Amino acid sequence: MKRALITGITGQDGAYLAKHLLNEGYDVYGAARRNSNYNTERLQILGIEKDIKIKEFELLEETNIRNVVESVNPDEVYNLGAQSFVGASFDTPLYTAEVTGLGTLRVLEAIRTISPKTKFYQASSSEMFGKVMETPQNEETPFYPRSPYGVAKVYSHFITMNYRESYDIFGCCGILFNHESPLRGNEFVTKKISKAIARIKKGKQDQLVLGNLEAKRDWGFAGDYVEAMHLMLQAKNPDDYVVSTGETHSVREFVEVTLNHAGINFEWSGEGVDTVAIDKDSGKEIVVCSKEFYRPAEVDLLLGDCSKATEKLGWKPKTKFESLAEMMINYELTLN
Ligand code: NAP
Ligand code: G4F
Repeated sequence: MKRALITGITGQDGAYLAKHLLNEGYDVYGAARRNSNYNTERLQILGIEKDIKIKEFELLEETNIRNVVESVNPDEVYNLGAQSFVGASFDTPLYTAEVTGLGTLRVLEAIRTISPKTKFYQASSSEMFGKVMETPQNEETPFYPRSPYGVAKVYSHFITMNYRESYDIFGCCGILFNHESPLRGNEFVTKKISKAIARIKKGKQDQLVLGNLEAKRDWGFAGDYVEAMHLMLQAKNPDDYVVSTGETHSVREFVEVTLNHAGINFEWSGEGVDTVAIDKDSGKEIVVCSKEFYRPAEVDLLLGDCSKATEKLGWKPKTKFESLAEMMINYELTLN
C-alpha cells in the first residue's frame, strides 16, 4: 500500500485529492494546522474524515515539517498547503512569501535530507503567468506574476525544478489553472457568486458586491484536476505540466450563467465599477460593483493549453464551464 502525505488536506484540493488517493488504495496522511480544532469540514462533506490520518503540520515550522516527514516516511508528498488567496496576498505579502514560497523549500529540504526517494508534487499556478506573454499559455510560456502570491508561487516552482536538477528529487510542478467546486473557499469569486445568488433567490440576501467583472479565467472542476496531480507522480520521469480546460470566460459570464440557472430574470446596466445587474421582476439591483474588490494589479486573461498533459499523462478535463457553474449553484440552492 502506497503512503501519501498531503499538505493543505483541509483545503478544497486536499479533500478531493485525498478522496481520489483513497479510491486508488493509498494510505493517506493529511498534514493540517491545528487552531483550537482541525478544520475537517470538507473531509466530512466527502465522507472520508475517518479514513485520513491527520498530522499536526505548519509550513512555517521547519522542525515540525521534518518530524512529520520522518514519522510518515511517505512514498509521495503533495504540497497543496498555501496562503492561496491572491487578493489577501496584497495585504500580507511577507506572510504569503513565507508560507507559499519558503514553505515549499522547507518541505523539499526535509525530503532531501530525510527521504530523498519520496516523490514530490508542487501546486504551481496559472497566476504565475500573470500579465500573459502569450495566449494560450503552456509549459514554455514565460512567467510575469502580478501579485505577491504569484511571485511566491514562481519561487516555489523554480526551487522544485532546482531540487530536481541538483539532487535528483522526483519533483513535479502542476501548473493548474483556476479550478472550482462546491468545496471552494467562500472568498473565491465563483463560490462568492454561487453562494450569494442562491441566497438572493431564497430571499436571504439583497445584493452581491463584486470587483472586476471583465477578468477572464480558464475555470475547471477541482475533482478532475486532482487526478492530473496523481498521474504526474506515476510518470516514468518527473516533469511539469499545465492543467486547464482550454476555454476562457469572464467573471461577468459566470454571473450570467449562475443567474440563469437560478431562474432569475435580469439585465445589465452601466459600465466598469458602475455596472449593475437588475432583477427584471422586482426592479432591484442584485449585483453591483465596488472598488473594494478590485486588485492593485489584475491578471486580465488566463487560457491554458494542456496538450502536454493529454499526450504524456492521458489526462483530459471532463467538466465544462456551464456544468461547473450549474454544479455550484445547485449545491448552494440545496443548502438551508
Ligand atoms: P485552499 O482551499 O485555500 O487550501 C489551502 C490549504 O493550505 C488549507 O488546507 C490551509 O489550511 C493550508 N494552509 C494555509 N496556510 C498554511 C500553513 N501556514 N501551514 C500549513 N497549512 C497551511 O486552496 P486550494 O484551492 O485547495 O488549492 C490547493 C493548492 O493549489 C494551493 O497551494 C493553491 O495555491 C494552489 N492552486 C490552486 C488553484 C485553484 O484554482 N484552486 C490553482 C492553482 C494552484 P487551513 O484550512 O488551516 O487554512
Ligand atoms: O476567484 P479569484 O479570487 O481567483 P484568482 O485570483 O484567479 O486565484 C485563484 O486561481 C489561481 C490560479 O490562477 C490560484 F493559484 C489561486 O490560489 C486562486 O485559487 O478571482 C478571479 C477573478 C480575479 O480577476 C478577480 O479580480 O475574479 C475577479 N473578481 C471580481 N470580483 C473577484 C471579485 N475575485 C474575488 N475573489 N472576489 C470578488 O468579489
